[in-house]
Amino acid sequence: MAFQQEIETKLQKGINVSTNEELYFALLDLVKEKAEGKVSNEGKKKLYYISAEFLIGKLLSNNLINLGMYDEVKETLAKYGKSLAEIEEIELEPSLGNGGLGRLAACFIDSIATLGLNGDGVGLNYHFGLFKQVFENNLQKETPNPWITEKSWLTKTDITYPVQFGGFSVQSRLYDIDVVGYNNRTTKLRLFDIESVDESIVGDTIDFDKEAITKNLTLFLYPDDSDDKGRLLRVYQQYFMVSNAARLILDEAVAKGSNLHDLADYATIQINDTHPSMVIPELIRLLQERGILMDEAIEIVSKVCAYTNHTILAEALEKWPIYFLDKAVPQLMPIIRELDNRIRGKVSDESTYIIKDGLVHMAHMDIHYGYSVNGVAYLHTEILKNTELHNFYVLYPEKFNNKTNGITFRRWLMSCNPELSALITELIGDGWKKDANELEKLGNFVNDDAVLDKLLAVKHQKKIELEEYLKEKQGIEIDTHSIIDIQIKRLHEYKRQQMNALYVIHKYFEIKAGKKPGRPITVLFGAKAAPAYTIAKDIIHLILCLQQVINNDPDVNKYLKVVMVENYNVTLAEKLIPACDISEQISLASKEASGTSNMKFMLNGAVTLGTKDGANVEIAELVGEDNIFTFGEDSQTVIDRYERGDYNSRSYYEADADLKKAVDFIVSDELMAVGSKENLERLYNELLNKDWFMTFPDFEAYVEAKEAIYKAFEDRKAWAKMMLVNISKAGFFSSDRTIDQYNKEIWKLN
Ligand code: 26Q
Repeated sequence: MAFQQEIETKLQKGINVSTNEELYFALLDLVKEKAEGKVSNEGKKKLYYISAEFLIGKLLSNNLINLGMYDEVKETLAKYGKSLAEIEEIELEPSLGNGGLGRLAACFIDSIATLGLNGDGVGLNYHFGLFKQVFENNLQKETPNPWITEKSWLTKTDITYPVQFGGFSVQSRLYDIDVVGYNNRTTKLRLFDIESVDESIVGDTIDFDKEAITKNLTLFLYPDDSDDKGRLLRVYQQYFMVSNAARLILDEAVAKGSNLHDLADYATIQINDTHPSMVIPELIRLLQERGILMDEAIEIVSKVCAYTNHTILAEALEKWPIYFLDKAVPQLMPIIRELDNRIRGKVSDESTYIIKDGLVHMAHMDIHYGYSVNGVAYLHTEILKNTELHNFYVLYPEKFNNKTNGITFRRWLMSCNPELSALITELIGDGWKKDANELEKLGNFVNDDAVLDKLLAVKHQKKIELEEYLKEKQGIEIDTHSIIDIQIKRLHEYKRQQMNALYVIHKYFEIKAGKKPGRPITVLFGAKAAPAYTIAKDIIHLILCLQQVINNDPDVNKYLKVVMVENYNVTLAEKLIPACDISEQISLASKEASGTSNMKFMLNGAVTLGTKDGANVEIAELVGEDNIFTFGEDSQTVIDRYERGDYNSRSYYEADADLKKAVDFIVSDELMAVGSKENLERLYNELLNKDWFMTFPDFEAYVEAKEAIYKAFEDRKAWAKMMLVNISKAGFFSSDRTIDQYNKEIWKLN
């Protein structure tokens, strides 16, 4: 049946007389039916990608693309005066993740479906995604972020399990979301909820009764900080997630003929960071319940579980106090003690023990009792092997491997930038949609002026779209002829948004002194700070104050604008990335495990300004030093300085007049007039007395690199060439490649 007929049957009326809301829900219904009709991936062995986060973003457009219906739907709607873009506005974004790790999981399930692999994502059905960010008085405020409407992408299943905690139990319920691949295949995202969940305990804020576990367990995604009240709740969430996952896995294996002794032939589990680590003792417990002895249960689980590390920040490695686990999940503690004792019996290196000083080190359990340990970019994995996890690498060199992250080109090119997709297809055909390496063919056009002009025209078109969107949604005005310089990612000191802000101050002074840039510059930020992360919130405050001062200064605002978008999320990323000229990837070398927005920007023809950190290293290798702007100290220099412990930020401040002037501006009268003394002074003191992520040593090199890249932008032809080279080399960063490697080297499905 043609689309028009199908949708009008659902609507029971014509497209032209339907509201956008009616159209959205009719499309939702239709897409769900189509997805259900697709072939599911099958095979004896199945992958379970367990993750506390799946930052899937809006699903309508993506599903239409993957179902091959996008163009027909868009055109049919347009014929009746309806805009797919406006209909999409009705959809609420499921922000079921914090940032990179959650978005990676979402890209991975897209690729698992597309490659036709037998694998599901397993996680939690949070009723409220990551908080909604609101700016008030130049400060971040957090409000609840609901996404589940009466009709939604969720499908209720019959699967339910009782889950026992210390002193009480809850009943679970599984909800599925069909994940459509770009290949007629589907897989599932399986999200567990509690039957007794109670949304009414949530008011206008994100504060709620943290102790009412039977009501609140699945209400909120935990933000990536450690505000102590919520930490115990997070343990309950994690156990609930993995206990359900483990039962699902055992039930599905048995249904396919497993006798459980052979579980590893039927199931493999990817543990996405340490958040699902309790699946190891839980599976052992369940296998014992089903009659398998401890020795064998441990052996089985060790052949099933593989662990991905996403961070080298010590404070982000989960260590739970024993008394937390004793309270929440007492049935696991004896097993964890047994696992620890076995290590103590055979390994002399105490640094690798699981239980130390009353804390359970989740990563240690994963490494001892998993069959694979992987980092998420080449440099990251090397640092894990040589530094952070060196003592484990010595014990198990064969377990360690790298899987450089990737992104799905369906969402991050085809869906968010149809104009660029069309240009690429016009030039090299559409083979790249299935085999991203074909983008290399674009290399044939680097000296073709007509192609370079078209590329610049697409970029300009996306800037116009962004300008319209920001004006309508946030009342923000940007200049589409300016250089668009973007840093979008979670707010964290190691990502160094504060260094970018210091540059903005520096530029402001230059312009004030009469040194005006030839072309206006728009420095754009988007970032949420964890609600309890004080300094991160102070950095947001600084940026918002700068925005107010600079954008209202008539001497400056013609040349320089600062924009901080509100409530940065996947939906905004899809608008910002295609319009970007300069991709800011300026983390302190050694600290960003990989980064994935760097890949999205490159794919959309932005040029990277970055440190030699995470996947930036691999981008530089692929595009060559002429097509990227790198600066700053390398990871070894940074690691050595931490080792020596002799970093003194004040000495850099005293030695560099430009830096001093920029830092002092944080507590100037101009900023104090629009900002809060407490926040600005705290940030100033933090930088001067600590600067733990070493912005000062890199400041001068950063300023130089910024000037160089702004200058390079002026040679439009040379710039367009750089854009094209970046796009042509982005194929490596397709998550289809990443998932193919996970499968061939870790999971071994099929
Ligand atoms: C831990 C304990 C308690 C509460 C929350 C957490 C928590 C939550 C989320 C810890 C970490 C996260 C998220 C981490 C994350 O997003 N890491 C990013 O992963 C990306 C995908 O591999 C990388 O590209 C980024 O470099 C890395 O920062």
